[in-house]
Amino acid sequence: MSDLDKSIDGAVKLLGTARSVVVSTGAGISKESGIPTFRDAPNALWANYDPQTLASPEGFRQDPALVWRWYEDRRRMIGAAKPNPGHFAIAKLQEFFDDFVVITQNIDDLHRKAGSQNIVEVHGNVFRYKCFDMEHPIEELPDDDNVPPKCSCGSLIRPDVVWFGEMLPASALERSFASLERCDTMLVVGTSGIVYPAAGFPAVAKRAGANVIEVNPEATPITMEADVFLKGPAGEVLPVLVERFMETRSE
Ligand code: BV8
Repeated sequence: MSDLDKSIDGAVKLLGTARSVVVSTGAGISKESGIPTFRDAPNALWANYDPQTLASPEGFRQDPALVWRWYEDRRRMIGAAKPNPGHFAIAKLQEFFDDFVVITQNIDDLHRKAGSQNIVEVHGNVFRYKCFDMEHPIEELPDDDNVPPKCSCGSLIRPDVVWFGEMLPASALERSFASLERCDTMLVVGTSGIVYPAAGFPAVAKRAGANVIEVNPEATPITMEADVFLKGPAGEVLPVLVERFMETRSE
């Protein structure tokens, strides 16, 4: 039996005694849907730009049209992407627990498309818009040639996502901390564990006494806190984990 097999059996055991589960995901779970992670070299078009600058209010103020076009480009790519077996495995696992929350740093809406419920989007959603100055929600983009388009209040429209240097939505933080402080098992999937406050979520769960299972092809700062480390791509590891877990439920 390989090390990964042994670790998956260890994770199945932890899920077998779980009552309250939090799954926390980052860009890695969408990699197998064809969406590059932040660590990946950006496609040639954006190779000369730093995502941390583009994904910031300063970057938007400096060149609103450039940032708008970056998000339009990403929105088109994300819109064409489909959930992968990793997203579907999490949606399937949710069926076995009354208390199961998915906290995602991703803005790609793929957990919802895969059928997950109880999703907390801590960094927003690339398919939602608001205006920059007043945060007016924008249901329908105006049909004008402005790049970026303008809100009826005159402010520029931006994607409703959390940029670097911006606070996370209070409601998303409250829901995240409430679920982390009551969970007994946390699955951390496809995140480099670098961007805060999301990078601190596993430590909150650990302090609350939870077991932490990490899924990632590489070790991260979270790995040393994890009780089980499943070294591999989410799209391959999660379906095996959920299948083995379901076998224990049918015995
Ligand atoms: C905040 C939405 C309070 C937008 C994102 C100095 C000045 C200002 C702020 C700071 C500062 N120093 C620190 C900060 C705080 C800052 C921060 O943490 N910076 C880091 C860089 C040190 N955080 C913030 O600014 C946050 N707000 O703190 O407010 C505040 C306010 C003012 C001043 C101080 C504090 C807001 C952060 C949110 C930014 N928005 N996204 C958009 O998407 O366009 S962040 C974005 O990057 C993602 O959402 C995600 O959070 C992060 C990328 O991380 P990952 O998701 O982990 O992806 P990554 O590419 O890094 O890693 C992929 C992983 O997948 C890897 O581990 C890889 O091995 C793995 N993988 C690859 N393939 C697979 C796989 N895993 C599984 N399966 C596979 N197949």
